[in-house]
Amino acid sequence: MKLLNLGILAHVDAGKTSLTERLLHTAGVIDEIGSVDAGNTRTDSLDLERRRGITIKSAVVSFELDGVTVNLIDTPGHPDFIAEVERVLNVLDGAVLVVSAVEGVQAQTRVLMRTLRRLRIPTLLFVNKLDRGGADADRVYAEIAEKLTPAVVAMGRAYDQGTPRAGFVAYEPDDEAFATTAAEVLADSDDAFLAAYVDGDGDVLTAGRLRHELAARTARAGVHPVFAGSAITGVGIDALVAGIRDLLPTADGDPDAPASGEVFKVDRGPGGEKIAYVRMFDGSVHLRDRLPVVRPAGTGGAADGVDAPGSKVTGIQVFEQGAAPTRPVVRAGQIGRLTGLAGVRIGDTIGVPRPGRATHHFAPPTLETVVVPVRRSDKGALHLALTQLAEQDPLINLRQDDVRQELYVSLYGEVQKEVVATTLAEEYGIEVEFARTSVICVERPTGKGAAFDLIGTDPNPYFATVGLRVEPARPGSGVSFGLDVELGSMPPAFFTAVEETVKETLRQGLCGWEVIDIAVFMTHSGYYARQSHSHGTFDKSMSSTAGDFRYLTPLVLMAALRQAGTVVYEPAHRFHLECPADTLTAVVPALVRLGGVPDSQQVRGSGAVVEGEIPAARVHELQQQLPGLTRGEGMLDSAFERYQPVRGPAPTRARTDQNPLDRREYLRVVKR
Ligand SMILES: Nc1nc2c(ncn2[C@@H]2O[C@H](COP(=O)(O)OP(=O)(O)OP(=O)(O)O)[C@@H](O)[C@H]2O)c(=O)[nH]1
Ligand SMILES: [Mg+2]
Repeated sequence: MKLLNLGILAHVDAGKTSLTERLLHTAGVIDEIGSVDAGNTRTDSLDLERRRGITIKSAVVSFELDGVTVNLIDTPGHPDFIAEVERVLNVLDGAVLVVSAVEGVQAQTRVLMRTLRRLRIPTLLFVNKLDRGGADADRVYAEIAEKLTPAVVAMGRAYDQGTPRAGFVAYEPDDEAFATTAAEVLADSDDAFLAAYVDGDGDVLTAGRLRHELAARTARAGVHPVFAGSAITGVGIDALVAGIRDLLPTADGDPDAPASGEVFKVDRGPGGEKIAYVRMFDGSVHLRDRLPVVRPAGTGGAADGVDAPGSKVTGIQVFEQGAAPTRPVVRAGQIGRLTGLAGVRIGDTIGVPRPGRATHHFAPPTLETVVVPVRRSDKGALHLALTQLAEQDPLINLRQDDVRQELYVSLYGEVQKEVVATTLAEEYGIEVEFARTSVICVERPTGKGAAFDLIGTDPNPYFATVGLRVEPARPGSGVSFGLDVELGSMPPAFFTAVEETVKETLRQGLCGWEVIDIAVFMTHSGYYARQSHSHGTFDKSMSSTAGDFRYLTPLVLMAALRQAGTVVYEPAHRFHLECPADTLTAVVPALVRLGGVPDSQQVRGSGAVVEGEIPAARVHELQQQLPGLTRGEGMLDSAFERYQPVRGPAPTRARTDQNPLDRREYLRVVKR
């Protein structure tokens, strides 16, 4: 049985959940189509999703398509829930990116497409809502080619758009105009094809050859076929289904290899038991198997980068044919719901980790806030509840301020904040307030810096030599650690201690923000080998331990970082703002007052569109001012674009642990 794990992605409200429902109906899984507005779809199953009419968590449903099991993953489109999309991206064989025929390419559409292309995930586009007033597929095709990628091929033509009779006719493969356009797009990215095309090789334009070439290139994410239709009326769905079947590649795991899977969602069952959604890449997992759970390095938590003790699988359900029946085994390519993996978290791998797997595809949350229980007595319960929420969404990055004992979480925006508050109230009975919400900045090194501390040399109190050099690295590269010393110069455990401590320490740079895009090299190393007294026993007071390296590393690293210097960057959004043209004179100055930089302004009839960048910290304020500025007619849409240097004095963040320099004094007393 072939398998296709297919993600449905889009900007909020483009129609992902409605399309999912329509696909399930077309495949015969459901008799009646549920509606988002009535709150009865299969994938928006949470109470809160049904009440608000938006998707908050990704959800899996499956159907059969001519011998292929399609596991469809409906994702949320609101930028506050992008973490849900991030987890899913690693487990997809293909994707459908939905674009509204009315709104066209939106802020989140660009973010998603950029990422899908970077990850080379085979992606079809679907221009939805042809039946709605204002639909214009041709304008949207042009926008897609201009704003997303020119490597797109329109697969058909829309008619009677903007009316309930709107329809979509797929081009026949031998349609001459279609063949020519498709061949031109294909030739653009393939020299051999281009040569054949330019030489007038008649064979290039035959329906069979084009079809084959289109599928091959789509499978490599080099080209993206574009379909159109309506999730509500059902037009265009047959053509899209044929595209999913014929143009997207199925899963290609090795069933006989050692088990390897990834957890992309964690739920709790009715009895509070943890349920891990695992996509298997290779091999299989059987009931009662004991599996190593590996947490990717740098994602925090006790099992960071190391194997947690294997826990036993006590239940398996496998998605197939519209349901998730209990099965004794889950195999390569399939998605299973596994119980029994007690310590598991989203992003963990099961069995053998896949090499080169990236964990972060989008910008991290840009807001942090202190969560305070309304009833003081709920403090303990709140910590526990947030710990459970962090299992389902590690990016909320729960941490406690050592000094003030306050609980901090990281969030993407106001809607996520409301969802967290509602979840805490409804599921845990804890009323909370958010105090002091502020934007999360990052620091980047400005120059190079180096420092070292030698063993046995004052004032170094530790049995360790550590020398570190830091330098700026390519934007987006995060933190890298390399050795300028011989690997054999110390036991591996000491190098591991230094590397882990470097990564931990860089979570709080000179101004208290996480340091990114930095390369760290170890330039000096040294230790005291195990020494024994006459009895030959290990004496901690005379030998180096990993602890010596863990304590010394932050001191050396911070010294090197101070020499290098850092600049604080704040998150900036790209915005798209629509307003009545006559309100521009009020809107633009307000934007500028909030630190926004409009870079394009267009008046279309009585409406105007302004686009540009604005600090993430001010988006909420702009949103609040907008109705007053635009007689309630303004629409703002924004998504993270990049980090930009903070203008004016750099904001600092209070440390959530003790300053390493205090520790130095403390340990000097203890150790000597
Ligand atoms: N007329 C029309 N309305 C549609 C169509 N598809 C979706 N809608 C409506 O658009 C709204 C949003 O649809 P959803 O399916 O919830 O969109 P979504 O992309 O899943 O939204 P999020 O998951 O919250 O990002 C609902 O009111 C739908 O009824 C369509 O093809 N035609
Ligand atoms: Mg949805």
